[in-house]
This record gives sequence, structure tokens and C-alpha cells, in this order.
Amino acid sequence: MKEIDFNSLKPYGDTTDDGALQMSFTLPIEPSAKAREAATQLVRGWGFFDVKIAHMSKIGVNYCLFVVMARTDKGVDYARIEVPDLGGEKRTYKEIDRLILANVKRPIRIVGACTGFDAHTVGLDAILNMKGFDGDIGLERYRGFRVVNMGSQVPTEELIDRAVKEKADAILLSKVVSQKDIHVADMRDLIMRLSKRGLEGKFIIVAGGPRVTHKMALELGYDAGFTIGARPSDVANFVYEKMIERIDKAEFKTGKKKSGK
Ligand code: B12
Repeated sequence: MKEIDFNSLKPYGDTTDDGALQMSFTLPIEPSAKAREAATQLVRGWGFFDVKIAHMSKIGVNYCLFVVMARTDKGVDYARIEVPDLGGEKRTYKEIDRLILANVKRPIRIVGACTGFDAHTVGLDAILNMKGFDGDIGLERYRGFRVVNMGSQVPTEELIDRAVKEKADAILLSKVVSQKDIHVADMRDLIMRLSKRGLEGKFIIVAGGPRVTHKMALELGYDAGFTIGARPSDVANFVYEKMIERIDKAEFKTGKKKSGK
């Protein structure tokens, strides 16, 4: 078997390192032989070879969807890739709950919302609602969390007002729509408004959504970013660990004993 070249990692199609991939895109034209050729030339122009149009179909008036198979010889040096990792220990709901009550000694207060124009609530509910997601129960079910779920289309100022009113420890922001990078703009908006109100650093700030990455969230001033497949227990564990970090810092400042995990 051919060895994988991690210094020039490529897609795997039929055989190791063959660089074969599948992509899909839409062109604002009707399907036709000319449209097929246009899509082929476009993909070749991007540097791909062995270009095959696997599927071409009309999607609405004057729009055409293409599914294309092609190959690339460009790889990435996998060994040199560095990316921030959410890390943290994997713990069960019961363990996290026990640790919160033992070490934080009160429920952690959380306010969550999906802000702006975004009406998608399923992702936030998956994390917060009792029933949770994928067999992993939601934060509302923990004795160690007190959750306010404000739902969707919440103005950022209202989210902040509520977090202040509830004396929240953490704000959980969900951003699903990412057209024209609106998720980034809305994530920035929260940080900017917190800072304007002198609330910078007051809350643990966590964002989530299909186009949110941990790296991007950190760059925008968040404590963490969770994406597709995030489970409530991952989020619960992260918030717990951040709380302990904050308690330790506060106790260190006041000269009190450090709390254990
Ligand atoms: C259901 C759905 C809707 C429902 C939403 C119902 C509801 N109450 O939520 C309705 C029909 C209302 C809807 C409307 C629209 N939708 Co819609 N919708 C979807 C759909 C099919 C599923 C989304 C979903 O529920 N996923 C399941 C959840 C569990 O996954 P998730 O959101 O990724 O959440 C996970 C993680 O991301 C993370 N997470 C998410 N939030 C948070 C928050 C925190 C704090 C944390 C820690 C983690 C976390 O944890 C979750 C669990 O792992 C997607 C397509 C798709 N297959 O994803 C399109 C999709 C999101 N919708 C889309 C669009 C464009 C729209 C509309 C603009 C359509 C229109 N033209 O009207 C409107 C927007 C309305 C608005 N104002 O926002 C696009 C977005 C494209 C983009 N790049 O922005 C998508 C991708 C469809 C598409 N391919 O075009 N939609």
C-alpha cells in the first residue's frame, strides 16, 4: 500500500494521493452543452485536471447546478498546520454536574440567544434544551446550570441587558446564517457592544454555528467557538473549566486558597 505523504496531503478518491475530489457550484445560466463546457473550463482554470461534469441540472429559472469530479496535484503540509484546539477533558453529564456543584458551589448562570436577523433556533436548542442532541442531554437538564434561552432574532443589546439582569456567568451566542459573513458581523457586534458598556471580560463568551470555528471565535475575542457536531456536554465542560479558571484567578488575587477541579 502506498504511504500517505503528510508533507503534501491531498484528497483521496480511488487511490492514496490521487488528488481526486468532488465539488458543486451554481452558475446563473440555463443547463446546455455550452453551460457544461463553461463549467469544465472554469474548473480547469482553477488549476484542476481530469475534469468531469458528473451532474448538471436546472435549479430555478436561469440557474444551473453542477456536480464536478476533478483532480488536483496541490497538497498541504499537514505537519506544519497549527490550530487552536478546544481541548479539555471528555466528561459525562453526571461528572460535570457533580464537579460544578462541588467546585463552583452554585449553578452556573447562562444566557443564550441567536441574534440579529437569524431565525435558526435548532442549533442553540440542541445545546440548551432539556432533550439535548444526539443522546447528549442539554444544559437545562443539569443541576449545575441555570439557563435562559432567549430564542432567535434577539437584538444584541437585549441579550446583553438580559445577561446583566440574570447576573450571567456566560453568554452563548448562536449564528447559523453566514451569507455575506453576517455571522462574523454579529459576533463582532456583541464584543463591541460589551466593550462600549464597560462589560469586557465580565462574561464567558461562547459562540456556535455551522460556520463558526474555534480559531475564528478566539480571533474575534470569544472564549470559544463550537461548530457542527458540538454536543451539550462539550459546551458544559468548557464553561465549567472556564469558571474554575476565573474562580482560581479571583482567589489568587484575594490570596484565598485555590479551588480544585
Ligand atoms: C431548519 C432550517 C431552517 C428553519 C429554521 C427553523 C428553526 N426554528 O431553527 C427555517 C425554515 C425557519 C429556515 C429559514 C431560513 N433559512 Co435555513 N436552514 C435550516 C436547515 C435545513 C437546518 C438547520 C438546522 O437546524 N441544523 C441542525 C442543527 C442541530 O445544526 P446547527 O445549527 O449547525 O447547530 C449545531 C452546531 O452548529 C452548534 N451550534 C449552533 N448554535 C450554537 C450555539 C452555541 C452557543 C454553541 C455552543 C453551539 C452551537 O451546535 C449544534 C449541535 O451540534 C439548514 C440547512 C442545513 N442542513 O444545515 C438551512 C440553512 C441554515 N438555512 C439557510 C437559509 C438561507 C435560510 C433563509 C435565509 C431562507 C430564506 N431565503 O428565507 C431563512 C432565514 C430566516 C432567518 N431570518 O434566519 C441556509 C444558510 C446559508 C448560509 N450560508 O447562510 C442553509 C444552510 C440552507 C442552505 N443550504 O441554503 N431555515
